[in-house]
Amino acid sequence: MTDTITPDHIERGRKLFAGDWHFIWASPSIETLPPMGALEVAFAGRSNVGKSSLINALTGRNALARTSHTPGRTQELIFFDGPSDGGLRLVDMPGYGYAAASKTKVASWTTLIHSFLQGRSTLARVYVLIDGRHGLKDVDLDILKTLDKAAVSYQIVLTKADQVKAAELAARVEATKAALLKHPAAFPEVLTTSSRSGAGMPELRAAMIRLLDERGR
Ligand SMILES: Nc1nc2c(ncn2[C@@H]2O[C@H](COP(=O)(O)OP(=O)(O)OP(=O)(O)O)[C@@H](O)[C@H]2O)c(=O)[nH]1
Ligand SMILES: [Mg+2]
Repeated sequence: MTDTITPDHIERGRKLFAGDWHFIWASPSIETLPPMGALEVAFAGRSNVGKSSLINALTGRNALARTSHTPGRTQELIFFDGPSDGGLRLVDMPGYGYAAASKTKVASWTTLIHSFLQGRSTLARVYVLIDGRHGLKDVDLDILKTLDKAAVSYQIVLTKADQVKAAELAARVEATKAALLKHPAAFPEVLTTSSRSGAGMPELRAAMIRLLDERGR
């Protein structure tokens, strides 16, 4: 798998994400998903890692996805469609590993996350967000395992890069890459982003354009 991002990918990514992105559907359960349409890209990760903030930063919209200082903000699968000729849909997911939630809630979110990630044929890629200050944790490995088993391609994104010194972030990227060698469905490259500064957004948008190209959309 190559990871070549060209200036053309960057420019087309900029255009796609400058278009009209809008909420289309919220699903509290696997039985109530929207009809399949455009290729889907989902954002998964621990509670509070910055999934919803990343969707806002990508689309340049402050409040498209709801964010919060307190973990457990996103409790459903939330679908956003882009411009009609763009062929891409974004899926914001509830976070996992949120210790303060009730056991019943944790169980139902876990089921929802895992069943969506395993059984959606239009799901083209999952971005698994990892806090750039902390790196991969045990709770993340369950998700990676599910994705490996289901052969859903995924890429790791280290978030909150603005909170980490450059050298430390570079070391974390290398450590994460090394850990990914054991995971067959993982993209070998690791992205770093900051929703606060916008760092990494052009590259992440471009990666999605490359994905659309690969899938012939
Ligand atoms: N410094 C910094 N803070 C961030 C960044 N991205 C998100 N945050 C903060 O992290 C907190 C959680 O952000 P959310 O986007 O709501 O996180 P989430 O992963 O969607 O959380 P859940 O929906 O609860 O799973 C908020 O206080 C954000 O402002 C970032 O790039 N840099
Ligand atoms: Mg959220």
